Amino acid sequence: MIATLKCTTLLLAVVVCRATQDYGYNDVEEPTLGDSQYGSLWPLPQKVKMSTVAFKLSGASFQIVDAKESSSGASCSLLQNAYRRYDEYIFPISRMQGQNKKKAFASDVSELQVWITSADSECDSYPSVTSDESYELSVDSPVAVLKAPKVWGALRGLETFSQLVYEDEYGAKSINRTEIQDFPRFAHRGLLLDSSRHFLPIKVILANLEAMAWNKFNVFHWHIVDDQSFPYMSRTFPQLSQQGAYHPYTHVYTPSDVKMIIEFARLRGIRVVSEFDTPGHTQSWGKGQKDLLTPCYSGASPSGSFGPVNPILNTTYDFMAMFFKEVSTVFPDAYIHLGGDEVDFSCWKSNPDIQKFMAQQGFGTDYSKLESFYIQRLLDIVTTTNKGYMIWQEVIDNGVKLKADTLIHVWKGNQQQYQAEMARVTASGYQALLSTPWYLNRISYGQDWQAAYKADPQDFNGTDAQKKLVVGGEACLWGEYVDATNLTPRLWPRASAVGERLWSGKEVKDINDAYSRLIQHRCRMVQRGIPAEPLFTGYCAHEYK
Ligand code: CP6
Repeated sequence: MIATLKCTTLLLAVVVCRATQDYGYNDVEEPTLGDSQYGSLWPLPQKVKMSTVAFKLSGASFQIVDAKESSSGASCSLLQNAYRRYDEYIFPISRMQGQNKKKAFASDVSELQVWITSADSECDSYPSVTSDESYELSVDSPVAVLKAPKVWGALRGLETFSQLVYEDEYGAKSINRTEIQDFPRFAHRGLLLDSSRHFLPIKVILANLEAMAWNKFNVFHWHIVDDQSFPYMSRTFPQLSQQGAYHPYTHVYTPSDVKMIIEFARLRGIRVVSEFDTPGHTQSWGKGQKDLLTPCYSGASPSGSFGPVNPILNTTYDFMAMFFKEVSTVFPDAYIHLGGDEVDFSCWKSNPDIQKFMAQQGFGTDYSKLESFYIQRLLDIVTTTNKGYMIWQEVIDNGVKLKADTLIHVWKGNQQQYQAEMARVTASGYQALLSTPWYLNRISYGQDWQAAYKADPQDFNGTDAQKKLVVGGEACLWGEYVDATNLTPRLWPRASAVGERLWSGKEVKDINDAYSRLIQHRCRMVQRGIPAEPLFTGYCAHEYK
């Protein structure tokens, strides 16, 4: 076996060495490691002009402040909170308490002035799919200026500013003269977490919302309940979690937990879209809500097991109306994800009452018609709550008619199949979201971030009008093999690849440049306290503690 040692000097004057060996079972090559002209920026902004002129930054004299022209000021706690957060990222507390504080020197850049330019800053609003996340950043001496129409762009720009700051081997901070104009390529940049297969403690969810903001994600898709457990504590139907959670007190999200998560996300410009998946994936619902699920039959008598939601009872729809009325008030987002995936027809087929209903309705033996019947009624119910909806692709594959602004979530198939599905969905005039190439629960030996990075949601045969219907995508971390012990390193930095694909320009796809920036971005996440896994051999100047 031949081993060679490759050494490279990164922008931050850190020497990274790695042994390379060819064992032949790495299906993805390591990219060539060099410097990126863009330092450690991730995701790459739309327009960057970076000069080699470097300014010194000192923790004792540098501050982030409201620009005096700004429409938003001290009363905007979202911004004040963000200033504090980013000040700590740029000057970690450990350092401030050490000697560096005494050796304070004047900063070449004394202030970052944050200027909200539009009359309504949206400081107290919830982010939405139409939120303006654009910003302009100008780093110069003696002041840097961050201009954004809304607070959402200011949040993105603060993250970018913090990524421009680098340190020498003694910990002294610098930032180069830079001009950035930035905005997202896609409006919906989501991450799905599954809190049903394993309960995810609040602090794990919060830590990952924080990491999402570092990667400019803006949607937390909360797949909150599923077959295995029902941790959502409903005020209207408390027995759902009392009976359906893994544990009725310790493994539940109370109304105040949910509120806290939504506010934590809002302060970072992240929407919380809840998913209550029906009619399949509902075993846990059945424990606390009698007659909700279909009794399966073995021959002429009930087998004792249950299938999907029972679509033939009026009580089912009464329940759903009350349940989704509650959900629509608990989750302020304009969208609810209604699931609709992987409905298993075998139990419906076995049930004589269902068979009778199928005959009455003239559905023959086409059970996708029954599924459509259910989904249609559910959608009508949710429409009365004034929410928009997202659904998994099966729902339109089965021919259900939907509101024009429905988001279709594509998750199935190989590359050829999902590209055909994106073309089909958008040709029907629906908006589409892509997840198929971003199932981060799937892992392999080697650098699988590259495949995620190379996928592009607009790569399919279609017109410009069709491409415009692609609102973005979501990385998914399904929870069968994931809990608090391994969630974070499984997600990061692999989800970062999706973050850049959804934020940066279409032309940003140089794998070697991405590799160099992502190595540094991953070390930054580690320094900020999350255990992001390594891309390959090497080390970080500030290792995980
Ligand atoms: N749970 C639910 C899941 C999955 C889906 N829905 C899933 C399917 C295939 C893979 C991973 C996850 N676990 N409710 C599909 C949308 Cl590979």
